[in-house]
Amino acid sequence: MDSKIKLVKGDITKIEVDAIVNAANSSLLGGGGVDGAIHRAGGEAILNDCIAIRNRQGGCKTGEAVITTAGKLPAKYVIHTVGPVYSGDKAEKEQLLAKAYSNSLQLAVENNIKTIAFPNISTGIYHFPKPKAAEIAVATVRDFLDNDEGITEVIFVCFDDENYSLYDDLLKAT
Ligand code: AR6
Repeated sequence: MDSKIKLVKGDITKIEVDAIVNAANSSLLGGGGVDGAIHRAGGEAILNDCIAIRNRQGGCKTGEAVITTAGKLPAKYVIHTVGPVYSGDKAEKEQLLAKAYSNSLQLAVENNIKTIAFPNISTGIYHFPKPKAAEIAVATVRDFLDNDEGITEVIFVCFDDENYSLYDDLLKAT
């Protein structure tokens, strides 16, 4: 199913897809990194939706995902997921990172989303080792696409050269 997977280097806020994924935190109130970039570029409509979700269900747990408008972004929706902070039980953190990808994809399917772009969740402020995170991301997306008909395109958007080269190697090796 790698024909449905693409690799792009750059800024996820510029990508025209049905949904871009945000590497958020449990508060859903914004932060630095890609989260800050998405809220800055998308405007207050995204934060307003996040606040409504917070009021309804108290934020978003690690490994889970919620969906909002994309405000002024070229995408239609933002799927906010929360990756794990890389400390403590490593095996548990690996499972939670896989869940962040699979729950985002599941939420996309439930919202009839066909095209979706992911940043490299947890590999910035949350310090997940980039090689392991890339392996988990690629394996989880491949596995999901093998069992799903709805999603037509998954784009991995890498902001830094190290992540780009890791994904490039993994996607070449089938
Ligand atoms: N487009 C694509 N990728 C980006 C962009 C961008 N515009 N900006 C940064 N990245 P991080 P985390 C990459 O730290 O580790 C926030 O404060 C970056 O190079 O954004 O999951 C949240 O509120 C890195 O590879 O997310 C949370 O508190 C990747 O995005 C916390 O950070 C993820 O880095 C989440 O930490």
